[in-house]
Amino acid sequence: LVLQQALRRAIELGELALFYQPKIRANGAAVHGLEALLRWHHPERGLVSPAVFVPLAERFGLIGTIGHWVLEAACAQLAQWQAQGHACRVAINLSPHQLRQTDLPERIAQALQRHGLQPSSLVCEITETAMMENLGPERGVLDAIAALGVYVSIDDFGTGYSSLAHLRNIPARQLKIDRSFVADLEQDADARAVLGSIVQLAHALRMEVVAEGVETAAQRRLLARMGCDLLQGYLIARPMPAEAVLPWITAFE
Ligand code: G
Ligand code: G
Ligand code: MN
Ligand code: NA
Repeated sequence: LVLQQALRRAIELGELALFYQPKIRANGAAVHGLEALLRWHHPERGLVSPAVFVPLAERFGLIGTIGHWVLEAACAQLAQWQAQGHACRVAINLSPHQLRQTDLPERIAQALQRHGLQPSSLVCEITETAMMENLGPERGVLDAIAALGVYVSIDDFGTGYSSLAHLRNIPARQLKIDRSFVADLEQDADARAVLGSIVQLAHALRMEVVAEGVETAAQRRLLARMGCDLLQGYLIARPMPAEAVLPWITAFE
């Protein structure tokens, strides 16, 4: 209950923040976009991970409010970076609960308009598992978000129980291969085989492929050779506060 009240007040008190982790082109040194990752600076507990408080927010019925805050903060930040001449894209993460909010597409459309953003400069990352629960209103929400021209991205791909055949029915333009495949890449020929097939299938379906969790230079080389379009992971950069992003881009490029 204490945590519930604290979470309720976190937005008003300015305790929520977005960190950003770059996605770079696999071939070359260009920054392609950034993933917004939510953080809660709790006054006593310190930095609380969204892996902990997003489930709580869902249980307490606060995920809607938090989701709106994330959308607004990410769009405002993206508009600022674009105004400073950086043609980047920003990705936000959406939980399965958020896909049940039928007003979400309208809210996204309004946020884009308010900040003068091209729909294709916003990416919505949704886990494979959440996408496959595509019964009822969720499916309509996903389609409506895609219809805005927003990039829909399948997060943590390979961890859910999706039939590959379903991929062609999902309105996604980007696929993020789960970091467990990336972690096993160097030692495990089977992981390489699976990853290679995912890349080919995604490309055949005109989807962009992101490898997440890239931690070593060997993984980076293998992933580039296997045709991944974008790379993300601690090797490239850890999630960082917004103010660190432009200096990082300048140093990187
Ligand atoms: O950044 P970190 O590894 O702590 O993220 C942990 C989990 O929280 C990840 O699964 C990530 O997708 C999720 N997450 C991060 N930011 C958000 C957000 O703004 N909204 C939702 N719903 N999930 C988020
Ligand atoms: O579920 P999602 O992919 O949105 O989760 C993103 C989370 O992955 C973030 O919390 C981020 O901190 C974490 N992350 C990002 N890069 C790496 C990495 O290279 N290795 C590991 N272990 N985690 C990472
Ligand atoms: Mn993600
Ligand atoms: Na992921």
